[in-house]
Amino acid sequence: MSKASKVLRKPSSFMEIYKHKPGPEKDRTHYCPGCGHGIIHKLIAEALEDMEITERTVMISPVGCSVFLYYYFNTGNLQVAHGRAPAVATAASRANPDSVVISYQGDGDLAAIGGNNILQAANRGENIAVVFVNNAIYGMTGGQMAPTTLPGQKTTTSPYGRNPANEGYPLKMVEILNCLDAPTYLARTSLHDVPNMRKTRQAIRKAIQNVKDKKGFSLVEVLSMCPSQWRTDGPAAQKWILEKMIPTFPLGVVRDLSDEREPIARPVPVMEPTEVKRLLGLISDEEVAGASASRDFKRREVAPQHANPSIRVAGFGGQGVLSIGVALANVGMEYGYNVSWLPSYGPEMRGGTANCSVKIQEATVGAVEATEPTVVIAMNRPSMERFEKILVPGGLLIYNSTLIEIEPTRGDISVVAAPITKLADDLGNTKVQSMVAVGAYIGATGLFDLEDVVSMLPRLFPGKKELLDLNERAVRAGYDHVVAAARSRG
Ligand SMILES: Cc1ncc(C[n+]2csc(CCOP(=O)(O)OP(=O)(O)O)c2C)c(N)n1
Repeated sequence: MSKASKVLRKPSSFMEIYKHKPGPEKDRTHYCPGCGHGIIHKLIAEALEDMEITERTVMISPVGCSVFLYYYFNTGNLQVAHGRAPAVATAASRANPDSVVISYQGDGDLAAIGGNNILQAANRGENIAVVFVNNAIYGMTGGQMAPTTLPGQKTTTSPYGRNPANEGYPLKMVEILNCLDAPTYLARTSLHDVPNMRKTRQAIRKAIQNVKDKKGFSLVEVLSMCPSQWRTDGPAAQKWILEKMIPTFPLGVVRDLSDEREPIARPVPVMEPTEVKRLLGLISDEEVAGASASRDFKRREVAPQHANPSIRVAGFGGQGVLSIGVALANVGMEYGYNVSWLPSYGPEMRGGTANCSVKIQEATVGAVEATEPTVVIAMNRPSMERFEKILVPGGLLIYNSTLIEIEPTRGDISVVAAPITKLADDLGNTKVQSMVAVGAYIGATGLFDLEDVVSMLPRLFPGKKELLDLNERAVRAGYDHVVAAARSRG
């Protein structure tokens, strides 16, 4: 292709349209003009596309200006509390060692509130790539002093300039981490001109390649512009990096042990939930024996629209919404599917709203949130109003007709109405409405065998015999209702 006809396009690792971004401007990022974050995003996205690892990448969005990273990357995404990105990245990487986990952090996030987090993750040699965006200031919150603010630099909290006698010296994170034995790759680069952007590109690629090859902890510190909080413009910001930042933060690869390191092979511990409960003394040995009466869970033939479901369960806190998800995910796991369960709590536990996402699929689960569910189980009216909208066309809506007196509005989905709360009340205990919902789901989809699900109840909810019996009757009631209703419709 000649240079003139070269088509510039977004890498596929970026969302084509930033559909999760609120407001009308879904074709542009939220960053200020001249900000370095956009350039760094681009370098990461291009690397993911070229290495063909978008599908198994998990981006960790921090707190800071890049808090909305998940608007942009077409990868798995986790948004985390301030400074906790390395801890969450550790969990994501350990839980799925084949994932490529990238912790993206600002200097406030990584070097201040999360200073110990990064030290410990680096010291454990976690198999993660950290992209550390050092703009010498807290960008998002209005330009306060960061651990990397330069001596003499004016910020809103150092209006006379940072005074080392009072506020200490800038933290040089790459050099600090270089004291540790475990890290594989440590580099500092800059965005102050194009040749250095290219070096940044190489360094980011190296760090990501290391994670792909399971070579352990790799970190790239990128000196990056923040014209808004430095109260300047883009070109002046780049000049400031060159003249002021680089003398304090020298550029270069400080450590590269990529070729020497063997791929990490950590055992992935697998422990049955029942075993955990037994160790903690929450259930007796007899209950364990009852719980582990094992069956042979054989996968069932299901209609294509019910295979690999991405499920959103929602309702009031106290309706057992999270338990519905736990039950479905656990049963799915028993059939050998890859599953995930992600709870989302409302402001209060009881009386507030709660929802969870469940994925049950052949392929490894990347993103755990069911943002475009194929199934919605709505236990109350606000949940139906909120989640009916996001069902995929052709999706399945199961709703609790006892509490939801309105009809669904979509014409392009299938709908199963079941009086879930009433069926539970008829059994004498509203609480078992969650198990009625589980029964309704398997009745509507046929994904699981009813007897398989029933056999798992002691393991899922170990406890008193009466409660177990009640749960079993509840699952059967939900199932029978939905199956009978389908039959009577013909
Ligand atoms: C626990 C907690 N403490 C404080 C804050 C406020 N806060 C939000 S962003 C931020 C600093 C962000 O600076 P940095 O990590 O350098 O990222 P930038 O915004 O410059 O990209 C702070 C202190 C918060 N959100 N949560």
